[in-house]
Amino acid sequence: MNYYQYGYPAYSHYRNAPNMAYAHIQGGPLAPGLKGYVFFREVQNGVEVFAEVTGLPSYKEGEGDQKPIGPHGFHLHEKGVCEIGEPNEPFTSAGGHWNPTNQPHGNHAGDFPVLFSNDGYAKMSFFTNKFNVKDVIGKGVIIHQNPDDFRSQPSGDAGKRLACGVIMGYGAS
Ligand SMILES: [Cu+2]
Repeated sequence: MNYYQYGYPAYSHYRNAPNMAYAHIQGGPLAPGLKGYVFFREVQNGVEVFAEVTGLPSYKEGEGDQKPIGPHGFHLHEKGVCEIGEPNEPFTSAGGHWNPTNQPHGNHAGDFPVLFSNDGYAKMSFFTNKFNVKDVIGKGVIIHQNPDDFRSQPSGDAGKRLACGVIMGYGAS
């Protein structure tokens, strides 16, 4: 099954928005087939974020102190640097959570809803008023192996970093 359809029609209104940014998401050694996009476009009073990825790992129930695999923690991180680094602990290059207003985790500007996999495919859009499009250009997007509990500090206990993307401006002023 191939649900992956970024481009048309779902993306057309993002691509044509005057103030938008996007990140191309690429999986690291823990999820080499993971890829996709995240788009950010200015809407009234905030930003609409649209994500579409394929190649997420299969869901695995948590057992004992093993956390479940999926749904996947999804955040903006402070550095737009996607170097694999240590293959067993990839993408530490992206730094910690982007947290410009010094909030607890759960209310960071870049705390996103978790990504739900459907046989590896996820598509989601949501609204946030916690940043403007231009604020996030140059930041990193990270998809984690485990769910975000939106409580553990400083990063929701979301586990290893499966994929990373750098947010690029695209017509953003
Ligand atoms: Cu994160």
